[in-house]
Amino acid sequence: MKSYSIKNLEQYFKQYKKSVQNPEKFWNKIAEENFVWYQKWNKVLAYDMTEASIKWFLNAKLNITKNCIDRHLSKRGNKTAIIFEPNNPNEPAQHITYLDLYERVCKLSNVLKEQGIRKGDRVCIYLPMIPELAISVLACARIGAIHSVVFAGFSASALTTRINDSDCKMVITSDGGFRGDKTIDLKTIVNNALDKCPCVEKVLVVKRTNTTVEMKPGRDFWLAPLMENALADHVAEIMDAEDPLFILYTSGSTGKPKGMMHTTGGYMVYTAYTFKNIFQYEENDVFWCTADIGWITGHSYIVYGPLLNGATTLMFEGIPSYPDFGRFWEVVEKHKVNQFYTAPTAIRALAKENVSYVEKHDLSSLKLLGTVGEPINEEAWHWYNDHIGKKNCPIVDTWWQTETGGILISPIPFVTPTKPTYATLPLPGIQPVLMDERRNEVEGNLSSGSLCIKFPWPSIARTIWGDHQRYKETYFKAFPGKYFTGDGALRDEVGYYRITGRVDDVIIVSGHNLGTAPIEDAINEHPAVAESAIVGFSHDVKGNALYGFVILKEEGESRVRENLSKEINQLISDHIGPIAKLDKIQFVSGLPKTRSGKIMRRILRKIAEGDFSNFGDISTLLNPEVVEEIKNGRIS
Ligand code: 7RM
Repeated sequence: MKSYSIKNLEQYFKQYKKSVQNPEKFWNKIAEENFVWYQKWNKVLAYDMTEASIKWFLNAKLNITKNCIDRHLSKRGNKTAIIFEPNNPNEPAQHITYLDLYERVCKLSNVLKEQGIRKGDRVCIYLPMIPELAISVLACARIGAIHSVVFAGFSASALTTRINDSDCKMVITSDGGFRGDKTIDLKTIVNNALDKCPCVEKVLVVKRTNTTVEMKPGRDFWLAPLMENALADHVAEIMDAEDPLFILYTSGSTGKPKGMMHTTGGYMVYTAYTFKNIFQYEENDVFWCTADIGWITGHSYIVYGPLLNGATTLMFEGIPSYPDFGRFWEVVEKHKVNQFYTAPTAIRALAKENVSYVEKHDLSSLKLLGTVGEPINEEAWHWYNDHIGKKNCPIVDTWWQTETGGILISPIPFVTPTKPTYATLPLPGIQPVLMDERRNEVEGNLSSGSLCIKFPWPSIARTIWGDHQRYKETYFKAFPGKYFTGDGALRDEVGYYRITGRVDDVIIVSGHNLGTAPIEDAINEHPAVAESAIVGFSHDVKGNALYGFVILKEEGESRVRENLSKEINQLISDHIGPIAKLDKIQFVSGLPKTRSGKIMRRILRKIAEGDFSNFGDISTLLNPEVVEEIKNGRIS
């Protein structure tokens, strides 16, 4: 990013102002100076927010992999592009250089073409976090096929739904995957899924676990021999800036998953720009984002953002608790990680364990820390800051969504003073507004409302695959002319944003609007509490009353629960006020969470209401078994 790295607060405000006064000029310059295009655009932006029609860099031609790989070869051919850290710490790590990456992506591009994949075809990628996952994503992009990565923790039926929704012609998978001390039999899951997927013609299989698998003749092929025979050169397909780059499914609060479709040019410009500024990446840094590439965070900040900047990006196959709870910190030390980006749920899980797991390791390479995925509570923020950052690394609390393609609200480290639990300020080009129930914009600081974005940015999703009407209704209808995020936020006295959670997490108790996050923060301050979730349930007098689900730390178990309940309500009273006290408190061993760490509150709401009829789509749940336990322990 030539002239666009932000180095001080004054520069930030200057860039921000420019980006709002003349967005087209702002993005035109960034796009022009930092990428290779076969052909420039003849218009920067065309949009109609009521029709949910947004186009960036019209008629420009490019290939995103030329920008991720080819253009770095002369200067960075021998630089490591991807560090692969396996699940088993005794298996050697791999360092894949930009030149290696080029050759492997070209080979796979040629294989895909030989197997009949053409520009515009959809390819489903169902792989563990191994190098072939990143290589498959890039090979699809190189030949103009639209990748649809499905997280390899999804079940066969979830996979079937996603393959059929976007009519995928091919699946790329592996025999199995390693996860801690378990081996997951991915090929069997794919075989089961494909019983109901007539659209799939070919399956390419990576060998990872050496488990015996069933291969269907004529449909299934081992990848390695095909790669061996393929040419290590490939002329990248010429793509239009608005050609689809990928589809990524995100669970809706109701109904089937939404296939968010992202396009090529705008996504490239925005992910590259945000990666550079939010992680202040310098040439020899090692960047580690712990997400899975099956989520948007992995797409944008393991693969595309880092590679577009010629960075070294770390891919970790394992889990934070294997072989013990020090694994993350061991990997940081081993590879001298400079930027570390993870989710609050992981931080909370690790903070529960003995701090000696952290102290055993040298974390002095770390320059900054990031979080993403949900609001981070104060306690977790301080633990991260004190024990991982040693009070010496800014924490970037980055707010964004699958739909936004890249980070929209975040501090710029070393530039924006941070404030615990605040995502702080919008990135240049992002125009957030808070809306009240009457659909009016809430002006001024010290305010709260539904978070909308009132102007397009380059990486906004263009549609829901196959259902533009649903896209319009979900995001552009509630507040006409604006993109509605579904999140609530408040603005403090200096204009910093704090994301308080999904708007449906706001509960109105006796006419008071109560956000769940601050109540949960108060509860979590209790030394015996590990985690909590609050939902509302109907109440004759109050309209809604509060039901709390609380996970105790081990040492808390022996305490008298009645006393604990009192103490928890006292904390809430102290922090928020007696109005926010809980009517019911249920101690549970876990909370229903999606695989990316989000609490599925709609299930808790139903349980609190005593309505066990239909929990909807729970295919994204990591721990479905806990639902039964919570149901049985419900307080009536
Ligand atoms: C990147 C990602 C999106 C939803 C979003 C929020 C929540 C994400 C933060 C956050 C508070 C954050 N994409 N969310 N980041 N809430 N602070 N820094 O997570 O599509 O899977 O989820 O996640 O509710 O709308 S996502």
